[in-house]
Amino acid sequence: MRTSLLSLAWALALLASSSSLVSADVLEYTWEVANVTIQRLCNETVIAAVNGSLPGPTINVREGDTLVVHAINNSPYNLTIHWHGILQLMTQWADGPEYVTQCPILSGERYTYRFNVTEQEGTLWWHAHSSFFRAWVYGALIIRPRLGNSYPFPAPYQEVPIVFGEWWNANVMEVEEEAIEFGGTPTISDAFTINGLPGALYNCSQNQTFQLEVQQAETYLLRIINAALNEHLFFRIASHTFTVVAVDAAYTNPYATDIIVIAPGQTVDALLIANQTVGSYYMAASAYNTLNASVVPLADTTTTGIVVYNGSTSTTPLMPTLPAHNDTQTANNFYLSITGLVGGPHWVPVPQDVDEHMFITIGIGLDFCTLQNATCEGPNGNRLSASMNNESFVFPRGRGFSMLDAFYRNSTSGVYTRDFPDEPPLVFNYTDPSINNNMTLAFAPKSTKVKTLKFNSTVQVVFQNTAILAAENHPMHIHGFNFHVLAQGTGNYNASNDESKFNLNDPQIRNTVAVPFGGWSVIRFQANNPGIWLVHCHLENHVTWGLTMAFEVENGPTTETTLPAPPADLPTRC
Ligand SMILES: *[C@@H]1O[C@H](CO)[C@@H](O)[C@H](O)[C@H]1NC(C)=O
Ligand SMILES: *[C@@H]1O[C@H](CO)[C@@H](O)[C@H](O)[C@H]1NC(C)=O
Ligand SMILES: *[C@@H]1O[C@H](CO)[C@@H](O)[C@H](O)[C@H]1NC(C)=O
Ligand SMILES: *[C@@H]1O[C@H](CO)[C@@H](O)[C@H](O)[C@H]1NC(C)=O
Ligand SMILES: *[C@@H]1O[C@H](CO)[C@@H](O)[C@H](O)[C@H]1NC(C)=O
Ligand SMILES: *[C@@H]1O[C@H](CO)[C@@H](O)[C@H](O)[C@H]1NC(C)=O
Ligand SMILES: *[C@@H]1O[C@H](CO)[C@@H](O)[C@H](O)[C@H]1NC(C)=O
Ligand SMILES: *[C@@H]1O[C@H](CO)[C@@H](O)[C@H](O)[C@H]1NC(C)=O
Ligand SMILES: *[C@@H]1O[C@H](CO)[C@@H](O)[C@H](O)[C@H]1NC(C)=O
Ligand SMILES: *[C@@H]1O[C@H](CO)[C@@H](O)[C@H](O)[C@H]1NC(C)=O
Ligand SMILES: *[C@@H]1O[C@H](CO)[C@@H](O)[C@H](O)[C@H]1NC(C)=O
Ligand SMILES: *[C@@H]1O[C@H](CO)[C@@H](O)[C@H](O)[C@H]1NC(C)=O
Ligand SMILES: [Cu+2]
Repeated sequence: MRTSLLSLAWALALLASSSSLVSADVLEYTWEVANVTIQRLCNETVIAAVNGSLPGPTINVREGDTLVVHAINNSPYNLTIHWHGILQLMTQWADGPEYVTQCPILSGERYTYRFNVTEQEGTLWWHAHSSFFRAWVYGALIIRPRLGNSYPFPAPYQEVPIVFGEWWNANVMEVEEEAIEFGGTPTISDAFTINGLPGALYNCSQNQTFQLEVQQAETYLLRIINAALNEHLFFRIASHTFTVVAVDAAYTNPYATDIIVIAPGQTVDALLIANQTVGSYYMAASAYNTLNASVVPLADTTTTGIVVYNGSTSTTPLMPTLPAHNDTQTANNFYLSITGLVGGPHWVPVPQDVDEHMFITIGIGLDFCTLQNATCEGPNGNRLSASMNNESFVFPRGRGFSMLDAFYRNSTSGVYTRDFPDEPPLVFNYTDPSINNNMTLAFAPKSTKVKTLKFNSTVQVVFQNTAILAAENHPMHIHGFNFHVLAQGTGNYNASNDESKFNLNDPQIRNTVAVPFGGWSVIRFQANNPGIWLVHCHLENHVTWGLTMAFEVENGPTTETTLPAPPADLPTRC
């Protein structure tokens, strides 16, 4: 469908404005991050947020636009902002992870993020990339087609961001500090939220419910984002079904489903047709979490919003049934059912010749307790930790330079080393549940290691979950690149069996892959952007524990493929 109401609306808006038929705009915003007191559940809590709002501002751009965000840090915390899923082609200094592509913006300081949004459309988001700060500093980043282009599906009547968050009746920065101090799991959240609101199923929260008013027979494009810190989510709307049309700002073949499964870091664009009886219907989300709830406390709560049909007099919305918290089959089924839209806008074919093969184990582990006169809260009195290929990542704080700055100056000594292994140091039965308490496997050294890639090389990575301490579904996010998800499976990856399962034709394109509980995922991408690109689990507590590594992509042969000089206002205290 080439013409649409929406593109007609844009065309009219363009005629009405004085701008010429140039398809790119420069959008400029000033964001102040500062303390604000907000009412959630039964409490008033002081948080630090962008321009006083939770979630922060929704950014609306068209593909091709330039975004300029002046970030002013008037909060008491170190701040950086990451533009999750933005490719940052030759704007590496705007990516945001602290100590990786920049030093933190200190309290009282500012930094301007400046980049073009090109070669991608759909729903992305932005969030703080410093400790647990993203529980407060996050929002939607919506990329629509350029003027004159349309969606590869019928234009919706209306578009609605659905941003899931996680709320603590506490200072979330202190929640993290306490977990680090005692080496255990962070206190679980008090609520999940939809667009900042927990919904009616919590104490004192009846008037804190997101409401979506719909017109019967119309189609709505839900732009769903999981910005929760530590939990995957199941999402349903009573009596309604969805058609998924994009994930992670990459178009998919239409996929009809009555449930959305979404890991932290991921997005799903889904069409919702209001084709039920006029009435009101709950939308609801709860955790997908395979950990044993009798050992690790579970955030066992449900956030709700209400879909209200125009003309409805109903005061008792219908409630959908959500799966059990450990329903891995439902999660795997959703992820396996999505395929990329070959030939659609910004479709990228799978690169065929692989230059670099990596096999990376990911999982939880232990570190030695450093508390004086006390034992830590982790298993056997140890500190919880996490690693990739048995290396537990430490952000290079206090080393003078960010990793990208060290790369730019060719002066990496004391900041990072180039010996991240291509394979785990030890071959073992990665997913055998009986290794859960094997102390030989549990302890990984702390380090700041990168894997160096030639410019424009094609990289294939097998992410293999381990069952050390406990198997989990880890959502692995790569900065700076989209990748194809070639396959996923349960148990240990075995090339001779599993390569035949690769989808090299129409795989989904993502920036965050949910590596199955007790299983593996294979991804492939082309390293076409020089710089330092973080790879990490998007469960924020796992980042704290070290489930991170980075790629160092070498410069290419031309000025256009060489890391540019840093902007003059780049924060310099690392
Ligand atoms: C902001 O809130 C934090 C935490 O409640 C507090 O420590 C700090 O003093 C506050 N800062 C300002 C400027 O109010
Ligand atoms: C961003 O877009 C502007 C306007 O199209 C262009 O002049 C500029 O070179 C682009 N910047 C980068 C880094 O591609
Ligand atoms: C309000 O939040 C504080 C922590 O900030 C907590 O100690 C207290 O129990 C909360 N009160 C209620 C009613 O939830
Ligand atoms: C919700 O109700 C509480 C009292 O139950 C009140 O203090 C609060 O201001 C209300 N919030 C809104 C957003 O109306
Ligand atoms: C509503 O639309 C969905 C497609 O989104 C379709 O599967 C379903 O049959 C429709 N229901 C009715 C009552 O028309
Ligand atoms: C899911 O959890 C329930 C307890 O809540 C347990 O009885 C069941 O065995 C678990 N299922 C799986 C597949 O782990
Ligand atoms: C640990 O115990 C020793 C001896 O009882 C005491 O001197 C020291 O102050 C304690 N340290 C801490 C951090 O409590
Ligand atoms: C980077 O520095 C090393 C020595 O530290 C030197 O061998 C190498 O040639 C330098 N590379 C570049 C691109 O300047
Ligand atoms: C732990 O795993 C290693 C590697 O597979 C194995 O050699 C060792 O026997 C295991 N230890 C225990 C106690 O099971
Ligand atoms: C690995 O462990 C699983 C689960 O215990 C078992 O079924 C499988 O046979 C083991 N694989 C090997 C190669 O030992
Ligand atoms: C990267 O490689 C692809 C082929 O795999 C090629 O089409 C493209 O031009 C290369 N890009 C650069 C900047 O060299
Ligand atoms: C904030 O950043 C500065 C500079 O990198 C660092 O010294 C300080 O420890 C950081 N503060 C926190 C709470 O991480
Ligand atoms: Cu993880």
